[in-house]
Amino acid sequence: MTDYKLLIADPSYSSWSLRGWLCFAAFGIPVSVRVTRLYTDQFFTDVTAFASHARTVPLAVASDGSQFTDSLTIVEELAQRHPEACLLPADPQQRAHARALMAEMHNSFTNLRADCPMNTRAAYAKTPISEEVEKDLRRLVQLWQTRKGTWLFGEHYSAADAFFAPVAARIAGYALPVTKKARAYVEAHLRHLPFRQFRAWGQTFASQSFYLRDYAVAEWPGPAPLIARAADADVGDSVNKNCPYSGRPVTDFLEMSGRIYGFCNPRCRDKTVLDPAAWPAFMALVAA
Ligand SMILES: N[C@@H](CCC(=O)N[C@@H](CS)C(=O)NCC(=O)O)C(=O)O
Repeated sequence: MTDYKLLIADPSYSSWSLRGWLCFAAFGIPVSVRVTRLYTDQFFTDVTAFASHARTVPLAVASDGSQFTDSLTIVEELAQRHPEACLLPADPQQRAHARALMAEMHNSFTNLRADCPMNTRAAYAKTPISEEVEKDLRRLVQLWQTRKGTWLFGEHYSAADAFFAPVAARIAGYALPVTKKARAYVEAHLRHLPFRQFRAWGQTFASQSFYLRDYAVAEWPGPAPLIARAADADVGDSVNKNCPYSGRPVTDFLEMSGRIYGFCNPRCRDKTVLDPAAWPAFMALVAA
């Protein structure tokens, strides 16, 4: 079986990284993920060490030596190598439509992308928008208008949905005006477990003040997280002796509803504190 490695950057901010990551995580394709930082000297070193002909993230490398150095290539290669994962719709007309949507996302919406950079740590009550951003929003609404279910092609999440997850995060975070139907699509992204996992995990990395805006802040408009906190405890206090994610002995703890749960490292504990219900393996432990 092919193994994959994925290099991404700043998970709270790098929209292309979110797309690349979702192409694995939302389709159950195992991948080992590494994270680098944009706008640092380390970035170029990490990228070229990972894949010789790469320049940007996300980039994936397969154990057969193939390098997927662009998000569209990641989709196409994974769709071809893992047909059972259904990254693209099976119906030929829908598949062609999904490809067109991804291509348009890949090469358009530059004003929205520049004026409202993705930042899944912040939400604003109101954002001033230019006519060009309004035009981008109208086009997104038009593209999403034909959707027949929760997702663009019904109830099955496709790679085309993964491609729009970062703009959905922008519409939510910057409170951008869209139609009711488009808003429902944005909310489906905010509820989607892989998106919530990426958002919670992203917040365990360093923040970048560069992305903050001077607008009135609001609560993040996605589902409110269950209340949990990091706890100074030890294995004797913990409901579990082995980490729900790795199976290794627990060393770091959280408290939720008066019970202590353990994890094998601080980052896995912290991502769980940030949104406990986003993690099925943790919630299975809570329910047990
Ligand atoms: N065409 C690329 C675009 C990726 C891209 O622009 N990634 C940004 C991060 S969000 C990047 O690596 N920027 C660093 C740079 O341009 O030097 C793709 O779809 O994967």
